[in-house]
Amino acid sequence: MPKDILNNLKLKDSRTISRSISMVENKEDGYLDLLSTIFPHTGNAYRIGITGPPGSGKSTITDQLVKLILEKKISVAVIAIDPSSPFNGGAILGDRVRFVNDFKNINTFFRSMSTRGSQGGLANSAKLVADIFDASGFDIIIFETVGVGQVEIDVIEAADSVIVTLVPESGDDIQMMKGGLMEIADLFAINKSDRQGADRLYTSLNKALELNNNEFWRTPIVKTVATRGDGIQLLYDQIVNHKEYISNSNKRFEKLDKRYIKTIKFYVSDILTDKFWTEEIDSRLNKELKQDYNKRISPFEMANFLIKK
Ligand SMILES: Nc1nc2c(ncn2[C@@H]2O[C@H](COP(=O)(O)OP(=O)(O)O)[C@@H](O)[C@H]2O)c(=O)[nH]1
Ligand SMILES: [Mg+2]
Repeated sequence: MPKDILNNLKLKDSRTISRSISMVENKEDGYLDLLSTIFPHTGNAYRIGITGPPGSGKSTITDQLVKLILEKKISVAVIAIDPSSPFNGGAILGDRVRFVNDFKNINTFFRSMSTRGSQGGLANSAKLVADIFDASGFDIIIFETVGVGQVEIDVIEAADSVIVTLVPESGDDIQMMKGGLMEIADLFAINKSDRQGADRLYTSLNKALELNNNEFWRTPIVKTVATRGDGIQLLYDQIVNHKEYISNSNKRFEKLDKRYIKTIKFYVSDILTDKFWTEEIDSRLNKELKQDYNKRISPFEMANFLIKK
């Protein structure tokens, strides 16, 4: 029963959390009831997105942030998203296995997600998994993604604070700035600052950001050496600053509203699509497929025809 599940989630029972995640990912019977039951208990966790090119140190930064957050007696859940990975769930944990606990009242939880095993689309699933962590009472949720595709952008847009990681050897700085990362970043981390070129990147990034800054928020750039933990406290402090900024400026409510609307729109399409594809519709389509390509009704007319059927 969703109510029992909710109670166990609130105890941060790791088995219930895992079970609920699978239920949502696989759209098992009752998953929408579960999501509806937990909904009033969501919207409390602070959501941080970390994105950037592969190898720039996202995982290392995430691990360091988690360590720091736990020292502060704050609970944190991590959702690592990798659309290209063939693995899912606990398969790729490697040395991150230490995050996986088998107790009640755990204060950290690690989950990796890939396209496989995400029935409702990866970005949507990741957000629903975050809702499960949210209802379980985790204070902070970190989404870690490779910042390239639409899936990642969708996930990142749902975060309250977005950190973009760069490295000195990103080289062609201007190129990456055109890649849309400038617009989504609330904070930048120049990681691997132990390497040459960090200062140069800092200067050019700072210059480029002048256009982005508003009266109330100057996008901070933090130099980090994640492997040593250097700059992580500063990065965390800037996240806290950003949290204050969006809380005081109503932006947090705007973000919640956006998330709410987006979820409704997603499910309207989802429900209508599911209802629409009856056997009759399928067989009408299959009939058309038997015709030579150029003799077929155009896909646009076909869509209209099927909808009116
Ligand atoms: N020199 C140096 N290496 C780092 C630093 N941060 C991470 N690395 C290394 O860079 C590699 C990629 O890091 P990872 O966190 O897996 O990057 P991700 O692909 O963005 O998640 C690993 O071998 C890390 O040990 C850093 O600040 N300096
Ligand atoms: Mg990684």
